[in-house]
Amino acid sequence: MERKQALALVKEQLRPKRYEHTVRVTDTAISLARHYKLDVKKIEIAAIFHDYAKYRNPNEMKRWVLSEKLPQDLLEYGPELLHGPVGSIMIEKEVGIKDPEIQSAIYYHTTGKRNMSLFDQIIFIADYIEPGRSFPGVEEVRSVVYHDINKACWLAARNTIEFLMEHEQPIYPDTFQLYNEGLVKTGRNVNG
Ligand code: DGI
Ligand code: FE
Ligand code: FE
Repeated sequence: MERKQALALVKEQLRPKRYEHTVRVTDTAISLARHYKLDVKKIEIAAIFHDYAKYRNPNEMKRWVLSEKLPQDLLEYGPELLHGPVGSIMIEKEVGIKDPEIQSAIYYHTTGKRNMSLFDQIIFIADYIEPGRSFPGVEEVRSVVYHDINKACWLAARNTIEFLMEHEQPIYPDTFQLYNEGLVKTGRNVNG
């Protein structure tokens, strides 16, 4: 699918601010894909569709979790967590994008997980560092992402966990697993 057609399809699904975020995530992901020598056209499609389900009705998303037999614990962490997993299935059913690499990256773009592929990591971190983001700590992530994407993902997980704890929000186990794995990958936990 061409960029223009893909953008037109997501534009119908998103509010203007989210659409602008999507374009920035896409440009960020393309730049990372070039640097890390991944398929740029494929990353582009994953980035364009990463928030496809963001504004779907939470009850509709819950029904997809039930009917598609997604992990049922997703329902225990608030509706924000559903748009990735549900979106990865919706793009197949509604848009005809059936590609395990693209669908995996969309599935895990909010929580991350341990053992992410480089493709997963690029979508996860592009969403976190796109130029419109101003989270505390995002500058450090931007400064390491082109030479150590494992560290960048670990920092993003750590910052997200801190943010969620600060706001007394539940934290999905995949995010903890990404954090714990990152301790080992970045040489912080010698027992890992
Ligand atoms: O969709 P975006 O806003 O571009 O970004 P995103 O997909 O990373 O979603 C961010 C939201 O998801 C934000 O409100 C925090 C929430 N979130 C991220 N990780 C977790 C989480 N919420 C819960 N409850 N648990 C998590 O582990
Ligand atoms: Fe998202
Ligand atoms: Fe996003």
